[in-house]
Amino acid sequence: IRDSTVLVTGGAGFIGSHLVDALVPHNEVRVLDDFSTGNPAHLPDDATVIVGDVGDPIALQEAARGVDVIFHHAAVVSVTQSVDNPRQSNQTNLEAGLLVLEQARQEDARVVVASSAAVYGHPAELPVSETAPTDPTSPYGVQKLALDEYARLYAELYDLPTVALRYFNVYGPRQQGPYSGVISTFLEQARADEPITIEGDGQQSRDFVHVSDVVRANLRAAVTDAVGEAYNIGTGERTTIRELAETVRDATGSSSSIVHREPRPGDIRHSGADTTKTARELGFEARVGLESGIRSLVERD
Ligand code: UD2
Repeated sequence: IRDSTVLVTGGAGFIGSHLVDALVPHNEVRVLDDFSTGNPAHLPDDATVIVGDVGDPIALQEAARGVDVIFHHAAVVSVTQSVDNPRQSNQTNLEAGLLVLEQARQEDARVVVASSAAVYGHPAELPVSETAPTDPTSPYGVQKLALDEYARLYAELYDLPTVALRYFNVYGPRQQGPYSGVISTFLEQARADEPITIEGDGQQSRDFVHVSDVVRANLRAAVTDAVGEAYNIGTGERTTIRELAETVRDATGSSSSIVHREPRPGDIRHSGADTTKTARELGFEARVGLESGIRSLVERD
């Protein structure tokens, strides 16, 4: 998109900051972030930063004034944290999301919401399509599902152009911290020549999608006519955690051993996106394969 005024909530976070980088050259970009997990160092100088909680109506109103598009990426991303404190994550992931939709209604702005494969829980069939039954297994998943449904409803009831993107396992530069994904954990272990720790037998699988593809999906969502819909954002390829561990070890040339420890309680066994609808209606397909994505991560530093 070009020549637009846009707001990225959670714009200092992992996915948000990459999106801001892509938007800044051709748009007026605002970021609303409370820096609870986001990193100010990831923000380009050209973005206007409003420091605040997305659930604070005053901060949100200021940030959203006159915008054409809101990319809503502010969230409590830790599933564990949502289990430990469901009401706190509900406040950020659902209540604040609803506030964003309301603010968009005021401004007549398009909204792209960050939804999640967590809405499916243990998928009944693979690959999982958008019409599959939703059955979240965590407060995080329930909150993302409700937000995803609200986005659809706002399109239906108020004619607001909304799009929900159901991210599968996103990875890439800047993913770090205690709740980051398995790829960043394995890379860190491999670089330190420490054991790479597989939880369980390693035969569980995931659909790993590079953050640059997720950014491209957001840019498509900002212009698509096919609004009021949810789209799977994945590659359509599944990789086992065992294969991942070996790929990371090979790519880093590490001497790490690969060890197994107890499986994660409630872990999803297999997760993979059916990308048919996304390709057909959103006009988006992932480009970065897992091996080249990992190689580029290794080459970065
Ligand atoms: C992803 C999302 C989460 C939610 C969920 C929905 C990430 C980071 N998280 O959780 O937000 O949407 O999907 O189902 O994308 N593992 C190891 N060793 C480690 C770390 C992880 O073996 O050191 C395994 C883990 O047990 C799991 C797999 O790797 O089987 C992926 O774990 P994850 O935490 O990266 O992501 P996931 O799929 O639990």
